[in-house]
Amino acid sequence: MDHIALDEQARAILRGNDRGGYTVPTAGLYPYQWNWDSAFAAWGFSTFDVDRAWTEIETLLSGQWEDGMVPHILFHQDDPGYFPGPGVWGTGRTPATSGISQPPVAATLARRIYEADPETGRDRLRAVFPKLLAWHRWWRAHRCPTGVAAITHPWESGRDNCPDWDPGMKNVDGSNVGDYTRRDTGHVDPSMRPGKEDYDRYLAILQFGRECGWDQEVIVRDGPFLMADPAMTFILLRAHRDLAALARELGESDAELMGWAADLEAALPTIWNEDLSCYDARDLRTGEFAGVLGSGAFLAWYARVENPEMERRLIAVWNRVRFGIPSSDPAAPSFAPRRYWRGPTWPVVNSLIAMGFSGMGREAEAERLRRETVALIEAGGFYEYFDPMDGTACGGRDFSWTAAIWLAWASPSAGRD
Ligand code: 9WN
Repeated sequence: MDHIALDEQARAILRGNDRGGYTVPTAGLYPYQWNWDSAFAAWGFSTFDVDRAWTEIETLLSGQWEDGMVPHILFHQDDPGYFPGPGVWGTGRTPATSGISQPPVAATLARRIYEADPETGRDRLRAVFPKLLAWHRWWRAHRCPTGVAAITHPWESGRDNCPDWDPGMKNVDGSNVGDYTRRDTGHVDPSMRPGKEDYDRYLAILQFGRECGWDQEVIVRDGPFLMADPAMTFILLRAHRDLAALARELGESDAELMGWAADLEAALPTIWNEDLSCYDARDLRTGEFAGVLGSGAFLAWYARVENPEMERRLIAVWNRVRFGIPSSDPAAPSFAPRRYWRGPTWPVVNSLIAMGFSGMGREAEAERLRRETVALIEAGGFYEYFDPMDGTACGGRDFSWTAAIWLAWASPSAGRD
């Protein structure tokens, strides 16, 4: 199929997954509004319907809590096809939401959407700016206990079962969570999903949050899981700077945001694993490093962090696969090329990594990553993720964020900068 036909198909996927003001990641498997998925969907919509793009962000922010958190799922309409649903989270909100957050790519993508069409975006930006700022303040207050960004649940990272979380997960007791029925394994091949032991532990962490009434202070202080995440740190660092740029555009002060960005950057040495020579996830309860190089570390350039060791590691890891950046190092024993975040390549993550390369003048790497992502989508379709070794399409089909990054970045017709 030529790229014009693929552009049309991508637009049809976004329109088809539109539930009226918000987009589901894919029909069936993910029937609600997810946080970072929606930011990407907005970026995709912005290539053909800017008004709809801003609406996506506004709807996402309609789920914001009083403390500033923007939850990782907004359950606009109950759907028995997903577990754990609103009743399991028990946050007691309207709209019903989960009790954790997800990577804050919204400010960065809102900046892209705004800069492509400032005239349409100015009033919309002015209205969402204070909400984005409140969310960023929440990250600073509730998710940066040691300086870098941390997650309280693997789902918060958006990279659910990557080996990065193994040290923290092994200390979570999942033996008392009671009976439950998963729905994900009814939609896609179970061998491509997280395992039962993972789900038991995901639920144990969730139940802790629910039992303390989602008190974020208690969760960070006493919860069963707390790990520093390089990806979240780089994403937040860039997001603070992008939101600062938007603040300047609106004539607001950028000082607070730039201060938070500087503090994050200053704390980066705490997630540098000397033995592995790379940024690495770290269990904040025990100090233990994950000891495995994940795709999150390759977001360093996205945050304008240059490091010769990371460069060396990037080339080695990338050359071990045929397509895209793998979510985890193929040389590690934990690598599994089709099991969700334990090895596959994700077009959506590739788009962020490439944005980092471009921003640092590394056009050759940005172009290689784009071409490899195009090859996957052309051959396999708009799937959730792909086997980085043989290019097999995996997970959910007609996926919103794959369609979105196609339109905004990968397609030969996309306006890149
Ligand atoms: C849990 C929607 C989401 C993505 C995540 C991805 C997956 C959910 C799940 O799907 O997570 O949040 O049930 O597996 O890991 O990144 O936002 O596409």
